[in-house]
Amino acid sequence: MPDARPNPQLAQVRLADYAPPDWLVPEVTLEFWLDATRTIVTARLTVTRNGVHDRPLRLDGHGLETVAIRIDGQASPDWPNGDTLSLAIAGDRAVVETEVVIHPSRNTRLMGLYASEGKLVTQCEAEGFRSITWFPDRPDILSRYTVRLEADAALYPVLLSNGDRGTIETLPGGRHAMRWTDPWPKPCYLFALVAGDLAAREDEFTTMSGRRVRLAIWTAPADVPRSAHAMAALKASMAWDERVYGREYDLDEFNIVAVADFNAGAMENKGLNIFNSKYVLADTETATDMDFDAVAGVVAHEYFHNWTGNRVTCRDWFQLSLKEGLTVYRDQQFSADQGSAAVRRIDDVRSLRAVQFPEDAGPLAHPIRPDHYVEIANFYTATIYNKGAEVIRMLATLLGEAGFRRGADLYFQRHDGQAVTCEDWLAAMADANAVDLSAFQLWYSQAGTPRVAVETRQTGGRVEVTLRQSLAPTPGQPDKRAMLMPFRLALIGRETGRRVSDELVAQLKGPVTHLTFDGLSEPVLPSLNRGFSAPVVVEAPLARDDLAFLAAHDDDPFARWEAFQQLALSVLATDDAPDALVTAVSNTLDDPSLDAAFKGEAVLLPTESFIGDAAAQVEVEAIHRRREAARQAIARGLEARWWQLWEAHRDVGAALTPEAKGARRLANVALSYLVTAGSDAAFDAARRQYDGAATMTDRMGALTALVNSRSDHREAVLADFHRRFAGNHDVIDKWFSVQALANRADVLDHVEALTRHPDFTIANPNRLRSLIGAFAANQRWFHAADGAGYRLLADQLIAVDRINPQSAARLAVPLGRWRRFDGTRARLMQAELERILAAPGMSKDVLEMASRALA
Ligand code: B3K
Ligand code: ZN
Repeated sequence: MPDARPNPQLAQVRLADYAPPDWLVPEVTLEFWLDATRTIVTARLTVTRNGVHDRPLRLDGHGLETVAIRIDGQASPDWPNGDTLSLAIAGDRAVVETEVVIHPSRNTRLMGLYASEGKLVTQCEAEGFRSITWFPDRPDILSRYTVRLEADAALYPVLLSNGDRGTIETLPGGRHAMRWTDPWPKPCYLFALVAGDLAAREDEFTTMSGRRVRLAIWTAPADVPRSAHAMAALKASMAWDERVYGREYDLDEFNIVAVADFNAGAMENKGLNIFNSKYVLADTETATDMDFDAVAGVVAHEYFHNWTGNRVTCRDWFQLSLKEGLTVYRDQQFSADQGSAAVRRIDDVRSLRAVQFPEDAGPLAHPIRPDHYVEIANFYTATIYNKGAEVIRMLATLLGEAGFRRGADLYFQRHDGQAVTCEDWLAAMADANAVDLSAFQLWYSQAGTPRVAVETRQTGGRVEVTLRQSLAPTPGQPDKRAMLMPFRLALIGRETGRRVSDELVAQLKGPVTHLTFDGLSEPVLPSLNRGFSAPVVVEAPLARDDLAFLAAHDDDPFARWEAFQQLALSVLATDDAPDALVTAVSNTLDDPSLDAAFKGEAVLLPTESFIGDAAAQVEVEAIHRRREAARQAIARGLEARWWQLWEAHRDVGAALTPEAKGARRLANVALSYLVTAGSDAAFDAARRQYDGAATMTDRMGALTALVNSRSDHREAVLADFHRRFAGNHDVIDKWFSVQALANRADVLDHVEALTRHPDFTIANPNRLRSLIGAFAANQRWFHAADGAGYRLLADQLIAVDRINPQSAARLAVPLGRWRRFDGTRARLMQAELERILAAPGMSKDVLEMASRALA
C-alpha cells in the first residue's frame, strides 16, 4: 500500500491564499560583523501594524543561531519555533532588534551569505534573506535599508552593499567598516553585500537628466582586463533604456561584482548586481562570440531590472514572470538592436523550443503565472522567463510600438515604488490603449503550447485561410480555452517567389479564424507566424517542394529559416534520402541576398531533441542515424563549397562587428561540415585553425569539430586546451562540455571518468552544469538504451542534493521527459526518479521536482 499521508515537507503555497502582510517594515538597519566562519548580524526593524488586527509579527529565519531578541529595547519573551519567530507586539509600531550568528564558509547552498574564493557574497532571491536575519521574507514588504559592514581590512579591503556609500571607518585590530544607505524602498530579496579583495574597472555615465553615475565592475585584480566588454554593455544598456523606455538610473553609483560560485546567471540587487563570472569576464582569448553576446545580454537584463523588478516589484512569487518575462523581452530587444536582429530572433526561438516547449509538453508544465508551488526556486524556468517574454512580445505586437510604450509608461507611473501583480501590468496596457485584454489574460493561467492548424484554399484570385487554435490538457488543467494571439502572415507567389500580399497581423480570438485575400494573380504559398509572432506550433500541410520553395524565397527571415527546419523535420521523420536538404542548403549558400550570419544559421539541421519533440515518440537511435546521414550528405555533397566558404570567411580577425561575427559563424559551420565529411585534409585544416586561432570562437569551433570526429588530432587538442587554459574556470567548463556533448559512442565512459577529474566538483554550479547538464542534453548517448546515462545523472543528483538543493533539483528535469520515450527507457527513467525520491534526507526542492516529474 503506498503511503497516502501528505508529506509535510511538500506543503504547497497557493496563490489563492495570498493575504496582505499584517506588519510592514518601513526601516531596516543591518550591522554585519563579517567573518567567513562566524558572522554576527544585528538587525533593527521598525515595524508598523498594517490595518486593524491583533495578530503577532511573524518573521522568517533559516539556519540562524539566535543570540538576542529585543522589542523596543526589552528582551523578548517569545523565541523562535523552527523557521518562524512570532512576536506579540502591543502597540501599532515597534523597533524589533535581533542578533544572530551565521556561518558563511559552511554555506554550500549558495543562498544567503556565503563564501566564494575568499569573498563573502549574498544571494537573496527568492528566499535567501531569511538565512541572513529574521525578517518577513516576502517581496511585498518594502523597506529603506541602512547597512554597516565591518570586517578584517586585509582580507576584505572592499565592502559593498546597496545604494550610496558612506565613509570608511578604520578600527582597531586591523578591522574597518563601511556604511551604505539605499534611499529606495526595496524588498529584502534585493538586499546584497560583498566583501573581498576586489579590483574595479571604473567608468562613468551621465543620465538624461544630468546625474553623474559612477560605474564599477569588481573582479579579482587579475581579471580586470576581462571586464571591458561588460562595461561597454552596461553603458549601452543605460543609454538604451533611456532612449527606448524613457527609464533613467536613480543612484549615484552602480556596482557589478563577478563571483565564481553562483546558482543563477546573475542577480539584480539594487545598485549592486552580483554576477556569475561567466557573464562578466570575456576577452578574445577566452570567450566565444556567443559568450560575448551572452555577457552583453545578461548585463542588460540585470540593469533593466532596475525598473522592471526593482522600482516596480512583484507582490508575491507567483508574479515572478511579471518581472522576468518583461525583462527578458527587454534584453532581447536590446540585443536585437545590436545587429543581426533576424538571427537573434531565430536564436531566441531555438532556445524557447529547446527548453520551454518540452517543459510545456511534459509533467513539469506550468503557466507563466503558476497558482501553487512547494519550492519557489523550482520555478525559475524557461516558462516563466522565455515564454513570459513571448507573452510580452505578443502584447507589443498587438498594441504596436507606440501603444506598448504608452502602456509601459502608465505601468511605471502608476506603480513606481509598489509590489504589484500581472493584472496590474495588463490593466496598464489595456487602459493606456483603451482596449480589452481579457482574452489575452489566459496566457497567464493556461499552461501548454497552443497549436495552430492552417488550411489554405485558392480559387482563382481569392485565397481563403482558416486558422484553428487548440491547446492540449496539461497537469491539473484538463479543459482549455482559446486565447487572443497575434498571428503574422503573408502570401508568397509560387511562381515569382515574391511576396504578393501585405503582411497581416491576424488576431486569433476564438477557436477558428477565417481570412480572405483577394486579387492574386498566381498560385501562392502561405508564410506563417512570421517573426514567430505567437509561441505556438504551426501545423500546415505543406508539401516538401513547397517548404523548399519557401526556404528559398520567403522574405521573412524567421519564416524562411523555419521552412527549412520543417522541411528537415519532414525528411528526417522518414528513411527517405536527404537530397532535398542538400539542395536547400546549396540554394541558401548561393543566395547573394543573405548575409553570412544568417547563412550560418540557416544551413544547420534541427537538433536531435527538436526532431524528437516533433514526433509522437522520441526514437533515439533512428533520429541520430538519419540526422547523421543527412549531415554526411550535406557535408559530402557540398564539400567543395564548404572549402571555399571556410577559406573565404576565416581569418577575419577578432573584431566584434556583426559582419565579423557572421563570418566566423559561417566559417565554423563550414569547418564542421568538412570534418563531418571526414577527409584527412579537413582534420588537418581544423588542427591548423585550432593552433593558429585568433579568437576563442575559432579555437572552440575547431576543437568541437575535432572532438566529434575520429581524427588523430582529437586527444592532442583536448590536452592542449586543458593545459593552455588551466585555472580559467569559464574556459575549463567548455573543456568539460565539449566532451559531454560529443557525438561518440564512448561519451558515457568519458563523462564517468571526468567526474573523477581533479578539476571536477559538484560544489560549483557552473562546473556541474558543464559536465552533467551538458551530458543530459546529448540525446543519443544520455538516452543509452541500458539506462546507464540516467543512472549517472541520478547518482550525481543525489550527491549534489546534500550540498546544494537548487543545483540538484535542476538535474531532475531531463528525467521528467520519460513519457516521450519508448517503454523500456520510460521505465528506466521512472526507476531513477523513484530511487531519488527514496534516497534518505532529500531536499524539498528535489522531492517536489521528482514527484512532479513522475506524475
Ligand atoms: N532575478 C535573478 C534570479 C535568481 C534567483 C535564482 N534562484 C536572476 C535574473 O533573472 O535576473
Ligand atoms: Zn531576471
